[in-house]
Amino acid sequence: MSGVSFISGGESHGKRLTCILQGLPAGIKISGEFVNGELKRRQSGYGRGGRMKIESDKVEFVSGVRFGETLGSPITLSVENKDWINWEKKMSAGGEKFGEPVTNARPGHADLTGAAKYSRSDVRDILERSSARETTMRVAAGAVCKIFLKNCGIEISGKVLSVGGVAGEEDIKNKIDSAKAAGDSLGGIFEVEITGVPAGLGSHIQWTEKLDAALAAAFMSIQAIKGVEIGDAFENAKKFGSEVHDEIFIDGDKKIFRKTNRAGGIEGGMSNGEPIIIRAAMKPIPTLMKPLQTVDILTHFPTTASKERSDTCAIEAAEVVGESMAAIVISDKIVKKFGGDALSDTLANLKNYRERIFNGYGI
Ligand code: EPS
Repeated sequence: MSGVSFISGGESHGKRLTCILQGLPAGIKISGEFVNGELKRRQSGYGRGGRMKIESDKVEFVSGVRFGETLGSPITLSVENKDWINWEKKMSAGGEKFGEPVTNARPGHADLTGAAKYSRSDVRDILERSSARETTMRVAAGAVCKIFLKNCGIEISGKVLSVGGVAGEEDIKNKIDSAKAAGDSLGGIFEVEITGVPAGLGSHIQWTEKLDAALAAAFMSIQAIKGVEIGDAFENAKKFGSEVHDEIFIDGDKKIFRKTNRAGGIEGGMSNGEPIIIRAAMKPIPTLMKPLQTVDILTHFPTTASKERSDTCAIEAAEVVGESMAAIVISDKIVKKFGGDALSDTLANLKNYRERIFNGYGI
C-alpha cells in the first residue's frame, strides 16, 4: 500500500498553483465549500500584507473527483493567482521594478543559496517558488484529507500560542503593530491537536515508520518553521522521568486510560490513543521594510536586502498549514494500515481494529 502523498507546483506570481494528491480511497464525498473555507482561513490573520487583498483563493478540482466523490485516482487541485494578471500588465507596460532582476538576497530567505545552487542571476527565479504562497496547495490537499479523516472519526484543530514572545490577542496585535511600524517582522509558536486517532498508527519497528518523525518532517517542511515538538518535549527535558511519563490505568470495563498527556499522544513512534499535540516555532519573515545588510550577488558590493510588499507576521496562516500537513500525514498512516481502495473497506477495517484495541488494548 503506497499511502497518501502530494506534490505541488507553481510560483507565487505565476499563473496558477497546482497539486496532485494521491492515495486516498474512492467514495469520499468532497465539499468544495469546505476546501474553500480552509483556504480562506489560511488567508486571514493579523499581520498579513497587501497581497491577501488581491487573492481570494478558490479551489478547482481538475481530476480524481466525479459527481462530488473521489475516484481513488490522483486528485489534481488548482488555485488561480489573481496577482499574475497585474504582473503581466506591469511588465508589458514597461517593466517597472517587476521585470528587473533582484540581486540583493535577503538574509533568512532561500535567495542567496538558491541563486548559487541553481546558477540564477535573478533571485526572483528562487524566491517565487520558495514563497509561502505555495502553502495554498498544502491547505487545499489537507482539506481533502480532513474530510477523509472526519469519516474516520479524526478531527484536527489548532491555535496560535504566542507571537514574538507575547501571548493573548491584545498583546499579540500590539506587538505586530509595533513591528509593522518599525519596518520589522515577527514569528511565533502555534499548536495543532489531533483527536480520535486510534492507538497504533506509525510503528516502533523502523525509523521510516515512526509517526512522530513523519509529523516532525511535515511540520519542518513548512516555510519558516525552525522547531517542532511533540507534547511537552522541551519542558519534559528539564524534569525527572517520574514527573514526565503518563501513568497507565485501567477501569472496570477493562478500558486502559491515562490521566495526563505529556507525551503528546505518541510513544515509541506510535499513536497511543491520546490526543496528538504538535507545536511548531516559526522564525520572523525575512522580508524587512527596514532591510538588513547583504551583498549584491552580481557586483559583489555590500548593499541592503531587497524589500517588497510582504506580511509582518503570518503565524495564523502557518497554523492552518500545520493542521493541513497533520491531516496529510495521518491520512497516509490510516491508508497504510487500513487500506485505501474503497472508503467502505477502509472504514470497516478501522472499525474492526478499534473494537479489538478498545478493551485492554485487545492483547
Ligand atoms: C511571501 C510574500 C508575500 C506574501 C506571500 C508570501 O507575497 P507578495 O510578495 O505577493 O506580497 O503575501 O504569501 C502569499 C501570497 C500567500 O498566499 O500566503 C513570501 O515572500 O514568502
